[in-house]
Amino acid sequence: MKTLLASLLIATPAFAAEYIIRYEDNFSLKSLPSAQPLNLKVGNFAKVTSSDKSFMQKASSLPGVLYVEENHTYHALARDVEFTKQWGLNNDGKNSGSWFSRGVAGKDIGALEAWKMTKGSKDIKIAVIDTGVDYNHVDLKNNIMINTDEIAGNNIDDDNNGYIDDVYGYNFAANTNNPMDGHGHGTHCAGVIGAEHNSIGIAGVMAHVKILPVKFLSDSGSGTLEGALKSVDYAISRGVHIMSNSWGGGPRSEALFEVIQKAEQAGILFVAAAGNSNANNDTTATFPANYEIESMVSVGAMDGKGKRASFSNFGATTVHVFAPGVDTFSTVQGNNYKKMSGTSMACPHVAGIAGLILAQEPNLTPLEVKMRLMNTASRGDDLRSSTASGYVRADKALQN
Ligand SMILES: [Ca+2]
Ligand SMILES: [Ca+2]
Ligand SMILES: [Ca+2]
Repeated sequence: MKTLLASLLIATPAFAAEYIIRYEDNFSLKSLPSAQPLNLKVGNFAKVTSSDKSFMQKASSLPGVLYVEENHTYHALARDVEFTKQWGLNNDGKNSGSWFSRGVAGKDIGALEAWKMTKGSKDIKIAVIDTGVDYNHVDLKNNIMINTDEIAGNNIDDDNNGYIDDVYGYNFAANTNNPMDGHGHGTHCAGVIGAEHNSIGIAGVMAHVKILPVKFLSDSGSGTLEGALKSVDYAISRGVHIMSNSWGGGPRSEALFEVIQKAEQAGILFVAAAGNSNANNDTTATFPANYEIESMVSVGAMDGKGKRASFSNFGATTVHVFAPGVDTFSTVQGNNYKKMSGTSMACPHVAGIAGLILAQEPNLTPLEVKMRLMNTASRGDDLRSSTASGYVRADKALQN
C-alpha cells in the first residue's frame, strides 16, 4: 500500500490535475498529503492535486475511498445582448423595437394576475448559486438575505457555521466572504427572481423574498466542481427553500449528485437551467439539470412568440418546464440593467414562481411544488415535443 501511495505523490506541477475524493469516516486523509478537506457538512469530501494520470483509478481502490472525480469546470449559461422590457412577465404582443422582435400577446408567466394573489414573502429564501449578486443594487438591496447571526468585519465566525463574517453570503470562487458580482450574470438572475417593486428599474417575479448570494462562478463566468459542492452545502446550511442554478457543463459527477440529493432531503427545491446547446437532454444528458433527483426542475427557454429559443436544450421527458429566456431585461452590477438571453434567464423565472407558490402554501414539498409547476404549465403545440409539460404560469400555479 505504501508503494501505491508514494506513487500518487510524485508531483510534476505542469500536468497536475485536481480531483474531488469522497471518503468514509475511517479513511485517513493523511495518506494523501496534498488532500485538502472541503469541510462539507453533508459528508467527507476533499480536493487532491495529482500529476499521476492513473490517480483516479489508484485512489478509487484505496480502502475507505468511495469514489474519485475530476474537479470539473462549469460555465454560466447566458448569452449577452442589450436593453429593454420584461415581456416574460407581461407580453402584450407589442413589445416591438430594435431590442426585441414582435412577440405574441399572452405568451408570458401571467405575473399581473399572479400578483393579485401574492407578491411573495420575506419568509422565502432563495439561493442564487452563480457569479455572485450585487447586494448593493438599488433594485435588490432590500431583498438580500442578511445573516443576522454574523457580526460584519470583526474577523470572527459569530454564528459558528465555519465561515467568518459571511454577512451577505459567500464567495467560493475566491474563498472570501464577499459574494459581490463582477460579471453581471448572477445579479441578472437575482433580479428576475426578486427585483424590488419600487418604481425603479424592473420588477422581479417576487416583490418580497430573501435572496442568498452564493458565488462559485468567477467574474469570467466559470467555476469548479469544488466550488459547486461548497455552494450547495453552504446554501443547505443557511436554510434556503429554493436553489436557482443557471450554470452547467461537464460529465456526470457523483459528488454533485450526492450533494444535491442532500438538498432535496433537506426539503429544498433545486431548479436548473437545461442548457444552451440546442440539444436533446433526453438523449444527451446535461448536468446538473439531468441528475436523477425526483424534485429537480430542469428549465428550457422560450421566446416572445412562445416558441423554443433556438439555443435552448429540450427534452420531452427530462426538460420539465419552459420559461421566458430570450431578451430578458434585468439587473446587473453597479445599479445597471441589461438584456440577456439563455436558459440561465428561464431558470430564475421558475425559481421565482416556486417562491410565490411557497409564499402562499409554505408546507408543500419540493416534489409537490414541481408537480404544481408542471400540472399548471401552459400546454400548446409550440413546445409539445420540447418539454414534459409546457411553459410555466404563475397565475395558474397559484390558482390551482
Ligand atoms: Ca459565519
Ligand atoms: Ca463576524
Ligand atoms: Ca424595481
